[in-house]
Amino acid sequence: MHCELTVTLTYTAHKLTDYSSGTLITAESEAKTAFDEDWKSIETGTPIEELRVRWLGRENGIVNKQLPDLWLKSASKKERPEVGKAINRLKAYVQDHFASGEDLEPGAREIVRAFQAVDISLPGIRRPIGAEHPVLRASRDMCAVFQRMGYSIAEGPVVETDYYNFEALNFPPNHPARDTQDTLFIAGQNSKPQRERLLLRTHTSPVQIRTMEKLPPPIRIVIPGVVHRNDPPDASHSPMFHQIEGLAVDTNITFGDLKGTLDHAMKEFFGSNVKTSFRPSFFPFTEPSAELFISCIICGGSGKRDSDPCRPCKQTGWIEILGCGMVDPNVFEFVKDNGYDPKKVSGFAFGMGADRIAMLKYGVDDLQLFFHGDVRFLEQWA
Ligand code: 2U9
Repeated sequence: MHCELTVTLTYTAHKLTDYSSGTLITAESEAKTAFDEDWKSIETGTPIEELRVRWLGRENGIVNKQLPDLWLKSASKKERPEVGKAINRLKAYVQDHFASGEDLEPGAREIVRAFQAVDISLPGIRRPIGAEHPVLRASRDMCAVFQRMGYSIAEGPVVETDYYNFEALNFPPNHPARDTQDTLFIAGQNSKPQRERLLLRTHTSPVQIRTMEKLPPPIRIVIPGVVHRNDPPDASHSPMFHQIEGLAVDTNITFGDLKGTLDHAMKEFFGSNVKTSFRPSFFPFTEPSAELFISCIICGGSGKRDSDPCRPCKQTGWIEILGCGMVDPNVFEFVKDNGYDPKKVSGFAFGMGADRIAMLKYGVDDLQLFFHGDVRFLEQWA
């Protein structure tokens, strides 16, 4: 039968009658014996937390509060050191018992051990608060600019099929345009038809196709996400990097809408002084296509920093920031059945490197710094 004994803890600390060494020794040994009795009573059911509060509690514990108040406060300057030493000896004695579970039978020692595991009297472990990674912060800030213009965020898989990554984006099988995106393929896929073979997506564009399959027009979406290419790492390349792409499809979307939207986004993100310049380009999935340059945010477009040449813009005063264009009608053909008839709808799309915009905005000159995980670098954004 389980039987609980109630133990009365009797010792109370008293003022010392005098400060002779004899009185101090007696008082110390009385307190010690009292603690020994209290400690033994764990074996008969005294809760260990009750003992901790009684002896070590900060508010009114015997060794932490009562003895300093009763013994030390009225001691003379000369007597104090000896009294202090006696109290410290008692404190160490009590703490050692709590730390070791000494002098107790095995069952009670287990109780002490379990208590040590959750010693709520110890100060907590302060874990430093983490901070958002600068690349993700730049990505989120850029997406927020578009969200304020009514765009929604869309996401999709990192491991994609050849169909969504290439074919539906107007890269026909074996077309040389595929060579511009050196791809990392998943092994063991050769028994499948090419369009079903798996790879690491080289851009987030498959998400636009997947979204158009699900949602009929009109749509306005931005897609942040990680992409992979078989590029050796250097100060401006990484086999793993981050993109933000966008897509707007409706009736009568024009190149003017593209220009106005992206000009506004650049001013919002980099500052209202920034100017934009669109130059012709080529992408398989847009026609016409363009590259967007912004006036250099370092030198303000002058190409010079004081009398030195400006490096980020190579003295041109302009920095290439993204690619864009009107969605190629061939791409709409792949999602025609969901309302994207190229004769009825038009749209624009754009894509940019989130890592690159983070480098420009935060003045980081080596892309690799973002991926080394060195806390001394990353905590600058904390
Ligand atoms: C669909 C239709 C069109 C997305 C686009 C670019 C231009 C572009 C690169 C910039 C630097 C990728 O990060 S980067 O390497 N992207 O230049 N991306 S237009 O066009 C699309 C996407 C999906 C259905």
